[in-house]
Parts: sequence; C-alpha cells; structure tokens
Amino acid sequence: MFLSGSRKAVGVLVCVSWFACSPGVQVRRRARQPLAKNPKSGDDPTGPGAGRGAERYVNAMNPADGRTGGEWKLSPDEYREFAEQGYLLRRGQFTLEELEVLSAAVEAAAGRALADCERVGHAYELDGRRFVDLGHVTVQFEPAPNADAIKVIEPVHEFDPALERLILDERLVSPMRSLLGTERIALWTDKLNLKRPGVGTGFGWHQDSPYWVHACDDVDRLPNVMLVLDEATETNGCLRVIPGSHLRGCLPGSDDGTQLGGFYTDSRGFDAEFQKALAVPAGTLIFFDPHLVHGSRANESHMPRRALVLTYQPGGRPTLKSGRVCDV
Ligand SMILES: O=C(O)CCC(=O)C(=O)O
Repeated sequence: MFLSGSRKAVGVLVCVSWFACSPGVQVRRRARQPLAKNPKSGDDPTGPGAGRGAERYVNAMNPADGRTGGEWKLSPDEYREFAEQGYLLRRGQFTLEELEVLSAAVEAAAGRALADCERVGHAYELDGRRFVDLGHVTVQFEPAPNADAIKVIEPVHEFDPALERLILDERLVSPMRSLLGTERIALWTDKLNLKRPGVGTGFGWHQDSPYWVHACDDVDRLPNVMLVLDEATETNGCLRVIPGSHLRGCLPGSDDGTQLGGFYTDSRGFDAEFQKALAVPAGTLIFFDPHLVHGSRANESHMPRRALVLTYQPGGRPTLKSGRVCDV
C-alpha cells in the first residue's frame, strides 16, 4: 500500500509524464486517468471486493484461454493454499548473485530518487510525515528524526533497468498468470520498501484493496508479490499477515481522526492474535491477496530489511500511477 499525494483530492487528473519500460514491456499511453479519492475503506461494504473469498479463485484454475502458466505456475496445492490463507511463500527463488544485482539496483534507485526529490520534487506532509511527488512517482520518508531516510518509492522500476526487467521475470509472472486465470497480464504498481537498520518504521495493519478500490474496476484481481531482498526476521521487521482475513473483502478503516487513519484496518475487523510473522530467507517470494490484512514492525536490528512489492492485474489495463498500460 502506498498513498500518493494526488490521492488527497477527488478526481485529480494524472499527468502522464516520463516513463520508460524495457523492451518486452509493452507501454501504451492512456491520456488522462481520474485518480482515487480517499477510500475510507469499508465505506461501502457491498461495493467491489466486499465479502468475496476463495471462490473467486476457483475459476482461475482453468484459464479461459486454455494456456498454462509455464514452468513456474502454481501447483493445485499452492493455489488452494493461496485461496484459503490469502498468501503463499516460495523460498529460494532468487540466487545470492541475483539478489546482489537487485540490491545494487535498489540502492541506485534510492540515490536517484533522493537526488530528484531535492531537484524537482513537490513536497508535502501528512500526519507529520514527508512525502515528495516526482511526477507520478511518490517518495515517502521516515518520520523525524530520520526524515531524510526514504521509506517507500512507488513506482520504482523506472529508476533502474534491473528493476524494469524484474517486472517480466517468469518467477513472478507465471504464478500471477495462474492467480489471474489469464495469460495476458499487466503491471498494476510496484514499490520499494526500504527498512533501514534501526531507522525503518513499521507499516500499520492494513489491506491494499481500500487504497485501490476507487482507482480500479476490479480490485479483487490485484495480487501482490513481495521479493524479500534481505533475510527477514522478527527483529528487522518481517512482513506479518492475518491468514484468511482476505475472505471478508474490504474491511472498515479506523476512524482515529488522523489524515491517514482511514487507510488502516479497524482493529475490530480482524483478530491480531492470529497474526503470522513471515520470517523468511532472502530470495523468498511472498504472494498475497489485495484484501489480506498485513503489516510489519520497525527494524530494530543492525540489518537492512529491503523488499520489492509488485502488483499485477489482467492485461490491457492502465497502471495505477502513470496511467499507462504495461502488459507483460
Ligand atoms: O514492507 C512491509 O513490511 C510491509 C509492506 C506493505 O504492507 C505494503 O507494501 O503494502
């Protein structure tokens, strides 16, 4: 999840700006795209995404076009696990060498984003946190006293070719084809979550769907995949999930009077006692449903906890922030 500054306003139009995808990523311009209003999740319990559960995956087991998801597609057991629990782990998907390349890429991306923030960024604050918009890219910083440390960049792939290539990686894309039930899929959004040692703050319990429900006609079909770049432990702030919480669709947001409060899931809507801390080695892929309640704690260790999160959708549809179609 991530909040764009533009999302503060209803009906703000996205200006399509610089965007470069690697060869193979098909990009088509969509001129103007109305952006989301603040969803205040759960405003409409009968709206898109409400109360739909595992059954929405059943049909996707037999893609209408009859093609398979390739070597990396989900097995029926994995598929069932995702449908029931709302998430799925695949360990050992990336080698140490690949992780080194990607780690260098995310550091380069963070350096470029930081330089751009100082040069051309549009800065604003929400609940005392600094955000900077760079065209359609939003950079979120840690709160004081670490306000010069980047927390999230969305989208991030435009800052480095290795991150652009990752969008096309079969280890991410084939399972997504299985989940979406079609060979033709597109990127919805992608972000870099940097949780610097001793500095990185956590993410409150939330679902991603309330962020997206007003920006997309089919919020049920926006599965995420997190690529864990550094070993994730309980002390450096691994991802935490509430298994099965996705089955209830969009849950009400909390109403604590803060600007961002409505984006966090009301604690009465799920039972935090059932949380699972996903302590996993670097190179693990975590697939998770857009309705899954998830979050994480601060990084209290001396080790980084960086992760890339990519979200896909059925093909031919525009990405969340640039409004361009990025078919893979
Ligand atoms: O990186 C994390 O710990 C949490 C990520 C998350 O909640 C998100 O990106 O929606």
